[in-house]
Amino acid sequence: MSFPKVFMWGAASASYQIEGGAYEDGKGLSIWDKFSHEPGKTYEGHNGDIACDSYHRFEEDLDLMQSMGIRHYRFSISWPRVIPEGTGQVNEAGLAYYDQLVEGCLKRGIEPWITLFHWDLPLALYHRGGWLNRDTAYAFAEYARLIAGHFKEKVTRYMTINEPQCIIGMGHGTGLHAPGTLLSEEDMFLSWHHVLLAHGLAVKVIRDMIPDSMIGLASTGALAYTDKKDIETPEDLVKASFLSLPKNQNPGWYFNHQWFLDPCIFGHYPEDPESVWTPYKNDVDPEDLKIISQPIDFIGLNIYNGSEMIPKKEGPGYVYAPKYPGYPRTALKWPVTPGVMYWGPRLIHERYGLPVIITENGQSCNDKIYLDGKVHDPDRIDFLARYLGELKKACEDDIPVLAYFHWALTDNFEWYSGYDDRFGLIYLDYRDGSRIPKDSALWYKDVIMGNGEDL
Ligand code: GCO
Repeated sequence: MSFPKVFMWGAASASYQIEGGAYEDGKGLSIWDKFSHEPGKTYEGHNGDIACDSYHRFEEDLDLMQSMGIRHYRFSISWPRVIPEGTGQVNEAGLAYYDQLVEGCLKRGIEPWITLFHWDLPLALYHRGGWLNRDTAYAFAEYARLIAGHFKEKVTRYMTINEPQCIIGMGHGTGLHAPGTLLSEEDMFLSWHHVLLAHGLAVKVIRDMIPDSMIGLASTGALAYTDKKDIETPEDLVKASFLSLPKNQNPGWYFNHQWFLDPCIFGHYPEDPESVWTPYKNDVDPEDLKIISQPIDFIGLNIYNGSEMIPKKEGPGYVYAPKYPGYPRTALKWPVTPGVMYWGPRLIHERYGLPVIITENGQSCNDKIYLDGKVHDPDRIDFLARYLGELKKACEDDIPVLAYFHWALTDNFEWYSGYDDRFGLIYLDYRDGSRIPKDSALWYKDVIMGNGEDL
């Protein structure tokens, strides 16, 4: 079997990265509205005030999706657009925007997939302690109740949280992301725990309100891979994917799946001796872990790259492959490692036993408008052909992969890189907001039409 007949092909976006309309119709501020306006935080001071102006131009985006044959759209809701202060008063105008977006999807035959939290925390909640404050988790549950109640007749697919790894790791560890306030490891762990609690509470709320819903989350982190596929999963690959190195060997160690997925699926934090958070995990209330581990339907994976491993020269086992000078990289200098698209879903499925959805994958290119007025991006097409080819092999090996969402639908605000990095299938001319489908958009259309058979 190749891609299953019912495989779902989609594209993804996130509210702060595309919407703009930052101060319109009663929207409250988010931590990103504040952070992106602080000097030195983003590339050339770029911010999301206007972004792709999808707040006004979403119909164009949906038309383009429809013409590309994309039938699944993953977007996020801006919490402060619908509840400006994070709790309490609902902003009807904000909800009306998402009503139009959802209606626009449905009338074009596009299934909406809602991500509840893609990082734009209401600033008012940050001022009350943000994720360090346990109440934020309960505020999130109320926000989930609003959204699930409002959309229950129309939307059945939900993702709670996108990447605690970035929310906490970059928001409070490196400070490269909003809110950018550095916390001690102990407070980072506590904040992490509250994000997970928010997830669990929201799953329960959505499930109660929409029994036939499909609920997941979106995780990112280290994954290892190797060229060999026709063998049992090498233990070294499992270790490299799910065991932390000492922090001095891997400062970005919180980019891992196990500290997110183990509690959400197994109901306990991982056995991870080298992790700097291990000392704190025993303080956690077991009742919290019961909430956190509400059953979910799929694991969303945001996969961009992984670490290659090769068999040891002598004896059994695997070691990291050395990187040779000039190895393939994207415009953002991320390694191009297609093998992770086979092994990532496989490793995650073998560990957690749930179906997998690729909630993000793509590459940044230095796209530009050519003399002929088009945007040619052979680099992205080559990247996708390689990665999707590996995903197809995972399907052939019966790894239950249900869907693939390309990141991103359009170029957009790439966090601290501002508009300097382009991930879209659709080019955004930020001078006037016009959209130009890139060659990769046409290519992806063919992939969807053929259900990936030619990959
Ligand atoms: C992430 C986010 C996206 C990014 C994308 C490219 O994974 O960091 O979910 O918002 O824009 O991954 O960096």
